[in-house]
Amino acid sequence: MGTAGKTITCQAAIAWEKNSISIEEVQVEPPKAGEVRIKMVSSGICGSDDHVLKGELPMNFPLIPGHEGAGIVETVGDGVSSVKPGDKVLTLIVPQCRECDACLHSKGNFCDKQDVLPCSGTMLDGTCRFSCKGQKVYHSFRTSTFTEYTVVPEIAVVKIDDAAPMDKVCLIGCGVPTGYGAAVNSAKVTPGSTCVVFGLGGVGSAVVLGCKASGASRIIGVDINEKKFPWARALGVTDCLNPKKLKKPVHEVVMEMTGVGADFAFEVIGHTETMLAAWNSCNYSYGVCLIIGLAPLDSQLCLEASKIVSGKTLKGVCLGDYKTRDCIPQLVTDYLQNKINIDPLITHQLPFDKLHKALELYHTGKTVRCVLLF
Ligand code: PAD
Ligand code: ZN
Repeated sequence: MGTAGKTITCQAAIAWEKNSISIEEVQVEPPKAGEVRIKMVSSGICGSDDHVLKGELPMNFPLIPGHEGAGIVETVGDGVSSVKPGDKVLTLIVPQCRECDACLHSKGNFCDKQDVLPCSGTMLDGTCRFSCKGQKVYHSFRTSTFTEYTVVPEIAVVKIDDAAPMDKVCLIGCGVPTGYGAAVNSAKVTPGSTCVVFGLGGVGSAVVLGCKASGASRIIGVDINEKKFPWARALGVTDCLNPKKLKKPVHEVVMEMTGVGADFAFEVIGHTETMLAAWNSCNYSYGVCLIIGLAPLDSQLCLEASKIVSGKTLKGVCLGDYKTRDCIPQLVTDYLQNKINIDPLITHQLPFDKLHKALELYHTGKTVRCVLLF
C-alpha cells in the first residue's frame, strides 16, 4: 500500500540529446532530505524549455524537461516543513532559499540555489532522482515537469490555494509572474504610458496583461508571427507590428509612431537583435527597457556607449523580480479573485501522451501557451 519511501515507475518525457525527445518509462526515487516528490497535474510549455530542447543552454543530457508545473505533493523528505502530502503546489524555476545574498537582499530574487545559470541538471546534493533503462537521467532547472512524478527541492516548491484549478495555474509557476510581474512589479508601468512588447508568446502576452492592468494607454506588440496578433489584440495590444513587413528597422517605426519613443519596452524573445531594437525603441531620457528573453549563452549585447548618458534604463528581469515562495501564492489567489485573468493565455490543453503534437503546435507558432495534462 502506498508509494511512500518507494521508487515510482511512471511515464516521463526524456530529451536524449538536443532535438530528440520521447516518452519513456522512468524510475523516480523517493525524495531525500529537503526534497518533495510531486504527482504532476499540468505543465506549460515555456520558451525556456524550447531553449533546453534545442541545446541552447549548457545542460547535461539525457534530461526530463519542463519547469512550469502544477501538482499534488505525494511525499516529502526529512526536514520538509512548508508543504505536506496532498498539498496543491507549483514548481519554481527560481527557488527562494531565504539564506543567500539575493534572497536576503530586499531587491534580490535570483537565488544562489537556482539551476539556470550555470545549469548542473542535478538536485542540490549533486545527484539525480531519475533513471531510465538503468541510465541516470538529469533534471532541468531542478524542476522537470514533463513527467507523471518529479522530485524538487523544497525551496523550489510553493503551496497554493486549495481552490486553484490545477489544469491552468501551472502558468503562475513561470510565465505569468515573469511577464505580468515585469510590467507591474519591475517596470511599474504607469497609467497613460506607451509600452512596446517584443515577442507575443506566453510570457510576452503576460507582459501585455500587466501593461493593461497598469493603465498603459498604448501597447505596441511586435512579432514575426502574425498568428499571434488576434490573441494579442484581445489582451489589450493596440498596434501590431511585424518587423519582416516593415520598410525600416522596427525601432524607427516605433519612434515615428510615438514621436518620442516608448516609456517602457520589453524584450520577451531572447535574441540580441530584438534586445537592441527594444532598447532603441525607448525614450532617450526616461525610457525603461526590460530584458526578459534568455539570450544564447556567451552572446554579447553591444550598445552605443555615448547614448547611455541620456538617462534611459536597461534592466534584466527574472520571474518578475518576485521572491518566488513569498509572492507566487498571492498571484494564484489574485487569479481566483478575478484580479488577474490568465485564461486567455492558455490557447491549448493536451493530454501528456500528445506531447509531440503539443511541441509541434508550439514550434509552428500556433499557440500562446499550450498546457500538458497528466
Ligand atoms: P514563446 O516561444 O512562447 O514566445 C516567443 C515569441 O517571440 C513568439 O511569438 C515568436 O513568434 C516571437 N519571435 C521570435 N523571433 C522573433 C523576432 N526576431 N522578432 C519578433 N518576434 C519574434 O516563448 P515564451 O514567451 O515562453 O518565452 C520568451 C522568452 O522569455 C524566452 O527566451 C524564455 O527563455 C524567456 C523567459 N524568461 C524568464 C525570465 O524570468 N527572465 C522566464 C520565462 C521565460
Ligand atoms: Zn518558464
